[in-house]
Amino acid sequence: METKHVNCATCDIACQLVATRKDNETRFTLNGDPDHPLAPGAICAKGKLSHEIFDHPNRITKPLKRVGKRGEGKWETISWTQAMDEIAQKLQKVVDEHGPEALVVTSGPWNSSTEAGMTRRFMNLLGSPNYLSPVALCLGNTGAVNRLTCGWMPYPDYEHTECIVLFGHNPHNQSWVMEYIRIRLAQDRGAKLIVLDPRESQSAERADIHLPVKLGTDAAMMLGWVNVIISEELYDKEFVEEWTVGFEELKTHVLTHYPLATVSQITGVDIASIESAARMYANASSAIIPWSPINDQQVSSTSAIRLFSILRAITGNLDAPGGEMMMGINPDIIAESALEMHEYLPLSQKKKQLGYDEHPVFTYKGAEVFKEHTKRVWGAEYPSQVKGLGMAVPSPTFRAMAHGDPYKVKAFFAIANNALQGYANQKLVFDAMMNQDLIVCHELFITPTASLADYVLPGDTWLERNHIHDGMEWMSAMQTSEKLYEPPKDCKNIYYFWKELADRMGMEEHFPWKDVEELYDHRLTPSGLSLKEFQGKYKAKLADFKHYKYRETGFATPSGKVELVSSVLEEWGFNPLPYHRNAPEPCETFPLKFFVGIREPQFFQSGQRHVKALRKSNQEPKTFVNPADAKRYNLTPGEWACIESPNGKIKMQVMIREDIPQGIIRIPHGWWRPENKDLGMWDHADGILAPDTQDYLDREQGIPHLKGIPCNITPMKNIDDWEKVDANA
Ligand SMILES: Nc1nc2c(c(=O)[nH]1)N[C@H]1C(S)=C(S)[C@@H](COP(=O)(O)OP(=O)(O)OC[C@H]3O[C@@H](n4cnc5c(=O)[nH]c(N)nc54)[C@H](O)[C@@H]3O)O[C@H]1N2
Ligand SMILES: Nc1nc2c(c(=O)[nH]1)N[C@H]1C(S)=C(S)[C@@H](COP(=O)(O)OP(=O)(O)OC[C@H]3O[C@@H](n4cnc5c(=O)[nH]c(N)nc54)[C@H](O)[C@@H]3O)O[C@H]1N2
Ligand code: SF4
Ligand SMILES: [Mo]
Repeated sequence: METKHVNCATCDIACQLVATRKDNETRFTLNGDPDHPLAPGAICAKGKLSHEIFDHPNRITKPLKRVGKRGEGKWETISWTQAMDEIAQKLQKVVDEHGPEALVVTSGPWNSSTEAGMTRRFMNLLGSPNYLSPVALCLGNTGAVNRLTCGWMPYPDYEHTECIVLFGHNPHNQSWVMEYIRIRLAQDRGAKLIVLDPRESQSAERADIHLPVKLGTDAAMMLGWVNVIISEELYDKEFVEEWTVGFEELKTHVLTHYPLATVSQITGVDIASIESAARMYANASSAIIPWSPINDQQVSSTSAIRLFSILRAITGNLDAPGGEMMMGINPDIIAESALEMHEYLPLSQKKKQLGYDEHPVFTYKGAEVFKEHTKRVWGAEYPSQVKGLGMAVPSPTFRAMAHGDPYKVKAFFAIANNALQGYANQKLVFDAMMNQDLIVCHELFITPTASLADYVLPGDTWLERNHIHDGMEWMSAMQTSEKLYEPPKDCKNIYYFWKELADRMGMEEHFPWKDVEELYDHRLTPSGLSLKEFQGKYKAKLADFKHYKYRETGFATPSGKVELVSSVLEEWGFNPLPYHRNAPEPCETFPLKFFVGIREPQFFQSGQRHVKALRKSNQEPKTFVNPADAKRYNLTPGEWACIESPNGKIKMQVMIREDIPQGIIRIPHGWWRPENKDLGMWDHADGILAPDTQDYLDREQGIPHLKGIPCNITPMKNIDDWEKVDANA
């Protein structure tokens, strides 16, 4: 029997698995690690069925070059050498004609532990600031926004907390199992659970208090909590006095603009329930509000994320046992951000970043403001928590790609990211891609995005590489992963791609590591171990941790304190106090609201739709509709319906569900159909419906609202009962 330790990268929660193989077997069997220090036994069906996902006939195993028209689906197989020679030459031409900022790269970081900072390193050496990532709609933007308030994104202490608050967040045994287990263990020890969700989710069912908030009103709810906590003097007076700025202003603001009657009217929750939840949270001896993507995808996102930290701070939970820990950068490994060479990119290029002035929070403009403070407290000028540092803003970037305004962008690389479906306004992303001279994808499958590429390069999978999950400068844990198999045929990792390109473009001295193992040997120098030695010694290594570090260093903000009123937002001309903003309301044409969400057990984001074993229990995309609405709009369960928003239309199967409140419907994220000739790319994707006009963008970050968009729904006789969208029209 052979045993190895692997870290699952099919989703982004990084469960630690044990792989075993009997002598006569070719494949390993994967199980959760029963000895994991934080989440023993964590695994889901996607992790268990990894072989079905990756050993699939659809997997790309050779570099592909487009031979027909863009998107026509005609490819020839070429060698890596030919692919990289041609890509280097074409990229050089774009740079010569339009400048290095004419390259945009989008990278989905979860699956790319072999990226290891190399994407940004290449871009910074070339001179392009235009790095995009879907983490801008997830944890990456949260990291950047948290800096405004307390200089760092803290990590919840599930193991010691007495109270957990989930804003919409709903981990379960097929969604982020590691976090689910840690929450369940905390509840088993007696921790209280408060869940805010318009519907009764699995988390809500287990909660001590469930507040059924209206869609997109989380910031208003938190302003209500702040009101209760201040009015009833439930806050930590010593901490507020010594370690915050702007308390009196915040107090006047919430008492004047967010009395509980107003909060109740905005959120739809009665005053007594708001009060009891705020009291339960504030009176707990320790409490956590784990980050939630629900608040990363709203028009009031910046305020909502800031309010998480404001609540943590005024209740004395920041960097306190059982509260939210500020872990800093892992001391055992060179951080990805330290390899990214941000200091090399001149300020004049940084300022060209798309979205820099319009929506500055997570752009280089934000990074530049904080660099002296993060250096002082965390020892690094450009730390990148969950890769959220110095990103371009998606909508201005796609507009520049499509329309050449404010300047032309002519090359687009998508690295482990189905970008066409991973942002708002899919039509704009499509137009942006159709206006490129060069599109390169590093992928495992022909996704809708890859189908539009000039070159598709075959990636390896996490089963086929040695790597380490390093906690992403947020959680100071390292988890090891040993290679189980050689990658098939010509499949190569992301480091290989960047090195080959760098070698051809005069940057070879900056990519000296022969392969990703050598790169990890280098990254592990602080630990004194090589990659092999580290893997032999540790499965999961938690770094030593000290609470209340701010007492020695202060916080990494301009004032050195927690900024309840943000000096940086004020300097940039935004409201320095947190606020609630309404997204557009339903109207006669669009009488309902939809939200994107409720993650599906079978799939991670837009992935795995090709896997029969997973797809069979979720064959088609489903909208969830309340029984009363189903009656009102003549919808039959199992039949198809057309959902239309101000931005476009899609089709979904109807599922009638009591847990969905009347007036709202649910749209799942990321649907397409590998089995269709056109991949079904214009039929089901939430990005077709989601608008990206200013009304639907968070002001400070420019990320799209996905939690409450006006729409209508009409029954369809069958799935083909609509005019095909002509994307080129
Ligand atoms: N419209 C819309 N956009 C969203 C969201 C939404 O709900 N709606 N959700 C947001 C959120 S929360 C997140 S976290 C992000 C997720 O963004 P991503 O994680 O980028 O998700 P996808 O693009 O769906 O899937 C990743 C792609 O990487 C490929 N892949 C997987 N493993 C590897 C690998 O090892 N190597 C290579 N080269 N490729 C690999 C898969 O085949 C897949 O096509 O999207 C965000 N964007
Ligand atoms: N199986 C599987 N698991 C996954 C993923 C996957 O694709 N598949 N993706 C992973 C990723 S990248 C992420 S970011 C997480 C996301 O995971 P979650 O944070 O759990 O997100 P969802 O499941 O979309 O929605 C959770 C709840 O939010 C509620 N909700 C919707 N709108 C609002 C609102 O405006 N306010 C409030 N308070 N609640 C609202 C919904 O009713 C739903 O019950 O899941 C991770 N886990
Ligand atoms: S929840 Fe599932 S897919 Fe995600 S890391 Fe764990 S086993 Fe892998
Ligand atoms: Mo996410």
